Amino acid sequence: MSPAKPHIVTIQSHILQQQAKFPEATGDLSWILSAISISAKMIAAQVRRARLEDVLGNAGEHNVQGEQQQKLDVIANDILMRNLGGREGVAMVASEEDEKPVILRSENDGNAPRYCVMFDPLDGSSNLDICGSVGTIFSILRKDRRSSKIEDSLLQPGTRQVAAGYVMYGSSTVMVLTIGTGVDMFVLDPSIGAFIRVAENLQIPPRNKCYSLNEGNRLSLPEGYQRYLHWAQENGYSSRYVGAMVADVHRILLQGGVFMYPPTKKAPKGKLRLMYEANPMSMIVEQAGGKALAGPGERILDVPPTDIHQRTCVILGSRDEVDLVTAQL
Ligand code: AFP
Repeated sequence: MSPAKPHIVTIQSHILQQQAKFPEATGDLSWILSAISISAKMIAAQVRRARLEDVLGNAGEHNVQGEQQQKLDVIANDILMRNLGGREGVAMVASEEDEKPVILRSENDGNAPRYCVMFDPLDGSSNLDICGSVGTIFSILRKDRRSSKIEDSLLQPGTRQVAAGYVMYGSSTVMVLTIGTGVDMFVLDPSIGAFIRVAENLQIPPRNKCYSLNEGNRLSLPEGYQRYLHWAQENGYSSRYVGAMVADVHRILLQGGVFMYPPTKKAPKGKLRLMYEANPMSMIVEQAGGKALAGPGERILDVPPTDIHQRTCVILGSRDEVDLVTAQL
């Protein structure tokens, strides 16, 4: 007799299964995650049709980071804002693309909305013109009832995230999610329009001789990183770099290795954003048994945020590989 096939679990049923583990749960978080999964499907559809719809290229504006916005950055941002805006549980949303967070509901009574959602709507969007992988990254925080100013709720360290995830729009559309109980992976089946769970409790291999960073910056990196690269090349490492954090981290999550964005002369504090990129990715990596540091002994999830758009250095991935980098710093 052939072995029984595993049950089919959609992201909706997965979220309900997880919710059932917390009897005190109100369902608000589940509704927020469902808004994100709907947004992911809508963004995936736009990404797939981008050249046909003529929505590639610059929107003619710069975002708050001073970077050229692509038309699809603006479209993806709008999709997330509109889907999350309809969820009663969301107090506030903050996007990498917008200077200020948007306060949706600010009541402070017992039924007050309890969550803040931060996201990078289309990470790696400069890859769009060449049909490369891009992604959406999100982080969910509980609203901090102690703070008098609602905006302060966003400035909580990554350890306080209640959920984090990313969607990669690559050869297939993949969603990776953690609500603090491990990391699960879903693939969008376009023929039925549903995300299907394909892996549970992912674990990053502790070692893999692979590093991922923009090696064009090599001469502008601090000496320790240059020493590491020299050591890695003498020791048979491979180099892999897509230039979209979602795609580079996804490879490391599945195959192991280390992803880095060190300080450079141009970006002495690092280029990646703490709240929209580094914190959610670090939560996923740690939940999968890996490590995520801003520098030696400096856990990203413990970095106290002072500004929603602040930048950080990043070294994350397989435990042993991260240690091999910091040993050279
Ligand atoms: P874009 O969204 O502007 O393409 O930036 C992508 C990103 O924030 C991150 O996804 C990459 O890891 C990193 O920048 C790539 O930066 P470099 O082009 O400097 O290597």
